[in-house]
Amino acid sequence: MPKFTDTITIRVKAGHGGRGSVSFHREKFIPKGGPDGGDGGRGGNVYVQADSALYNLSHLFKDRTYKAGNGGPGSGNNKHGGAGADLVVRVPPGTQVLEEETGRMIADLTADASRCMVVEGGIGGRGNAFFKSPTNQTPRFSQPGTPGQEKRIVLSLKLIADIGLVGLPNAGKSTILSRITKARPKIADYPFTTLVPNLGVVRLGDGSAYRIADIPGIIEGAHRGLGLGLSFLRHIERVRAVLFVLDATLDDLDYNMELLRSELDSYGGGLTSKPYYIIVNKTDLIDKSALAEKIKKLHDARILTMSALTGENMERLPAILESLMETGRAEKKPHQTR
Ligand SMILES: Nc1nc2c(ncn2[C@@H]2O[C@H](COP(=O)(O)OP(=O)(O)OP(=O)(O)O)[C@@H](O)[C@H]2O)c(=O)[nH]1
Ligand SMILES: [Mg+2]
Repeated sequence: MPKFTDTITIRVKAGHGGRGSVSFHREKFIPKGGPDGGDGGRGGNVYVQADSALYNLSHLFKDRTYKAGNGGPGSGNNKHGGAGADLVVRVPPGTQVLEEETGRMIADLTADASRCMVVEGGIGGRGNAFFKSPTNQTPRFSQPGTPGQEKRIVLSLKLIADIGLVGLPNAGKSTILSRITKARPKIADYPFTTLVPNLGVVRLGDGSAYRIADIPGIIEGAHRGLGLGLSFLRHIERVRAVLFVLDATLDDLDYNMELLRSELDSYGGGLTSKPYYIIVNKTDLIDKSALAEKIKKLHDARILTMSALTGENMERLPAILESLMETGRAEKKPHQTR
């Protein structure tokens, strides 16, 4: 089973409706009772529901078919068949549900516990009691239930996070995430330590909480598939703000910044027009004057120099996150139309 799955196709099948019953009332001393065959029950529906306890779609990897229960048959004495059990496929918030055949989006389940019905159960057949009429007092037939719908659906996850960490491999993104949240991503001194996105929650003093996504490092040419490519950028498409992370020990911070921006641009999705801040990390490894020179070349006022290792300047991060969130919120307000 893969550790992190963000796209998967599954088959969903609703239950069929139960058959209606053909039955006649029988009782001692009542030799010719009327028809009393009950209706079949409805088939179960299949739903897809967001569950914040989940973080990706890998739990759906083993079973690719999800089937709801069939409706029970009707029976004598006008007893209706039981309804088939509904089935709920759980997915992390941020999962889009698409119909495979048409590509149509059925739902975008962003909120926890939001759900959509993907296939509807069949209708139960009528029992013979239903067909009794002045011209036919003893109908000897009933209806079968209708079949449940069936289709293939594509589940496509785009994580829900407020802030995305973007940087070259080894810049210290995962280290930063581990310092400010309870997330414990793998950290190591080689590139591409992070192979799948990590999520952490930052709790600020005022009681608010933000979700931060740490994604694999980006290298020059990522848009052409180099390194781990750009496909995981889908997980920061929905963030309100981007935190760029640069390694202070590298030459040409300005070039690296440009590189990151141009890769984000080739991905599209408006990632470079989101509010941002630049963290120049690992300042413990470089002397102050060299650092000042490098920073000057960035020509940007939105820079925090810090060390995730020693914690230097890290106390300024919460306020930066908060202001980023505020700008993100303001910019997200719908524009008024004239
Ligand atoms: N000296 C120093 N080392 C740091 C600092 N921050 C991170 N490191 C080290 O840099 C290396 C890379 O850190 P990671 O957090 O794994 O970097 P990353 O950006 O997540 O890397 P990828 O997942 O490969 O993209 C690790 O050995 C960290 O211990 C820092 O401020 N100072
Ligand atoms: Mg990492």
